[in-house]
Amino acid sequence: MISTICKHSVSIPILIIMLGLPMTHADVVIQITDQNGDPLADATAVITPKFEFDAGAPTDAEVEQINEQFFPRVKVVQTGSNIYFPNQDQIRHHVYSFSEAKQFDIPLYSGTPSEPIRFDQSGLVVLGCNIHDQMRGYILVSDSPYFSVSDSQGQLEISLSETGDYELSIWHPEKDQQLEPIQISIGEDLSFSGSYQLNTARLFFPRRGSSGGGYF
Ligand SMILES: [Cu+2]
Repeated sequence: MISTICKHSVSIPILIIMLGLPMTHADVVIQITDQNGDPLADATAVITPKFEFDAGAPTDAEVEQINEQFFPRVKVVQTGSNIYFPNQDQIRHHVYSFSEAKQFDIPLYSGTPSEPIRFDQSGLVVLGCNIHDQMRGYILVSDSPYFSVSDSQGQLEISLSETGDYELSIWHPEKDQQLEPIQISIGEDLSFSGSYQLNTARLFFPRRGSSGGGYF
């Protein structure tokens, strides 16, 4: 079931369809679209068990810099993960964050810094580059190991290994309001369906102006 009620002319309803497949684990599939029904990429979904769970060990990750952009633009990692920031451009970058969840600074560099940055506190970390103001990236640090980011088709999948009650949190860089977590329950049949609508103001982030030049 999809609700497409648009309460505001600048709102973005984000629609979510969740399908649990009858397997030994639940494959949660989420489809996210914008107010035009177009797929919305770069939305994050984190599903947190409301029961004791073993988060397992975090894995290393990468956020590259390609053509003066962070790639991927949005990344979710588990708390405690180490992230490398390989610079694939022929120019140097100076990656930093002032976010509460992680402050760090990698002064002007080329190639891959030998030491990763460890993200040991959950929360949102906004990335910038001291040289290129238009570069903006996002790292969501999650205590739960169950998360994903929507692709260009607005789709993401998350596998859950246990039945029970969970909390689903959705986030997108262009939202401007607090999103309430969604309570979901994975029953014995491991099937789940639901819909969710999110209204956010569309935010426009700095783009490369014609006077910016110098990239590629
Ligand atoms: Cu840069």
